[in-house]
Amino acid sequence: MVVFVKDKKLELPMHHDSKESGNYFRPKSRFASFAGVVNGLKTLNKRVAFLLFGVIGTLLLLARVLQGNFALMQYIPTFLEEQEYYDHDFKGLDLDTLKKYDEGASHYLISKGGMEALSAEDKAAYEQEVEMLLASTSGVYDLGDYNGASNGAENRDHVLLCIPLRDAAPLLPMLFKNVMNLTYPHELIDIAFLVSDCTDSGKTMENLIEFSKELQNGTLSKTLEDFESNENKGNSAEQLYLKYMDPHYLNMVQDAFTPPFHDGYDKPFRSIQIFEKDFGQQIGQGFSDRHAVKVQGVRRKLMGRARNWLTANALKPYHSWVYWRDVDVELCPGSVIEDLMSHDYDVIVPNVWRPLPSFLGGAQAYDLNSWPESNEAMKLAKTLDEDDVIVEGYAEYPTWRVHLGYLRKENGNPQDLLDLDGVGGVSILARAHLFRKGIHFPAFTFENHAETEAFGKMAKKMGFRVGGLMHYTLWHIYEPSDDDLREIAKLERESRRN
Ligand SMILES: Nc1nc2c(ncn2[C@@H]2O[C@H](COP(=O)(O)OP(=O)(O)O)[C@@H](O)[C@H]2O)c(=O)[nH]1
Ligand SMILES: *[C@@H]1O[C@H](CO)[C@@H](O)[C@H](O)[C@H]1NC(C)=O
Ligand SMILES: *[C@@H]1O[C@H](CO)[C@@H](O)[C@H](O)[C@H]1NC(C)=O
Ligand SMILES: [Mg+2]
Repeated sequence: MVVFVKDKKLELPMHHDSKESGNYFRPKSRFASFAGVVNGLKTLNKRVAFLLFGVIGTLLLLARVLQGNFALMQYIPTFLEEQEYYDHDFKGLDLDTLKKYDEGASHYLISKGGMEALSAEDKAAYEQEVEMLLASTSGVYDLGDYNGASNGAENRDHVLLCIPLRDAAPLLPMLFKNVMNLTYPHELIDIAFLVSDCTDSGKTMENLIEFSKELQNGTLSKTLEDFESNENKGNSAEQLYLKYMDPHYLNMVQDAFTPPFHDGYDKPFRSIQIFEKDFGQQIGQGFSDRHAVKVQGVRRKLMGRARNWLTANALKPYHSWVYWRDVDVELCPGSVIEDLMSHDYDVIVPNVWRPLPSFLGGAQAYDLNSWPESNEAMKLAKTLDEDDVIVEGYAEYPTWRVHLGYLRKENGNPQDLLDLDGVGGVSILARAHLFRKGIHFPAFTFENHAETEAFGKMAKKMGFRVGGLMHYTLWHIYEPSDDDLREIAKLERESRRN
């Protein structure tokens, strides 16, 4: 596979031979003709690459001589060699050998010497090839092989990255930058999006498809730059709240989105799949709409349903880990997947905070859904209907649970771990075999909880280790609530009067 390096960034050419394959990075299909296609591609690409090496070498020389300025010279071909990009499903296949069977197997029953009876040597080779041919359309997975190692990257563990989306178009550039920032080898990550119940006339879907293609082409960084410089024209009124945010936090954000990034930043992922399915979610996606206590039960159950559809469609036998990520994370260490894996837990979450305007204290725990169970909450549960959902962080439900969120110390050891029962959904790493065992995100009331909290409880109930990192922090975006906007407007009026 050929990629180009420009300004130290990888850029991949889109495949133009659409007749045959469409795209280099398309998930592999299991049909016999596939052998020929991929094989053809591989050799073609190598040839093209060597040719380009030659051409560019010559041009470089020429340029030296002429001191000219050739646009082409900025590109140096290089290869994406990681095997996982090509044939995880077809381990051990020699595609060259298989291709000849496109002419029919009986053809090869004749020995080299033209005899009908094969020599012992020819027969052994033939049998081996037929075996390989049959294996190309039937797969065997030993699911014992995909348990999820704590050193997943070295073990070449495949990760499924699941991202649910609703009316998320404005957040997609930030999301994609966070995704590219992941240092877990991109060729080991399959990304699966679920888009539901959008009310933005297809904007989320449209941008998602566009950015996904660009990401797989290695050209997304540049596209996002252009995209954002266009978007930023003239929405300064909306950004008014920035004046009231902690400058230290704003600097952190500035740094996080400024190069240099890690070496594999622009590398394509193993695959990206986008699923669309509406569930009839009625509750508005605005901050104040979706956080009213009354709507939590209904909203969370619908989210549970969405998550389950996503895992059920995207999880493949060779995935060892599943990482769930929300669209609205602003800051997250690039090594989050490796870091979470290293604790060797079956379900593990980081701490999730959000920045706030200075007049509200500068920052606060965002995710209150990660907690160990408390006696008070168990007593409370006994007084509730079987179908009632306890909503954490609301006065209506005094659970007296210790929240992972509130245990955070700014300079605490990022390795410190707390065993949990409920988990929040912003960023969950779980071993894939939990889903295979039927653990899911309840879309009904399970032990007076729903969705991710019930997921944590269910995992615990089936004997798995569930934990959270107290001082390892992801930052959720700040979305001004209706109250906050009123306060900001008031402060603005006052400052204008002075
Ligand atoms: N597919 C789907 N995704 C949703 C839905 N509601 C929210 N999301 C996505 O799920 C993630 C978490 O939702 P969000 O509203 O930010 O949750 P909150 O931060 O807990 O209030 C985000 O990535 C949303 O875009 C839904 O009904 N369907
Ligand atoms: C893919 O990348 C090449 C440069 O490597 C660029 O010329 C082309 O426009 C890109 N295609 C898409 C669809 O982004
Ligand atoms: C990208 O990863 C680096 C290294 O972990 C981190 O410092 C930075 O904040 C991350 N960027 C974003 C946007 O989260
Ligand atoms: Mg959110």
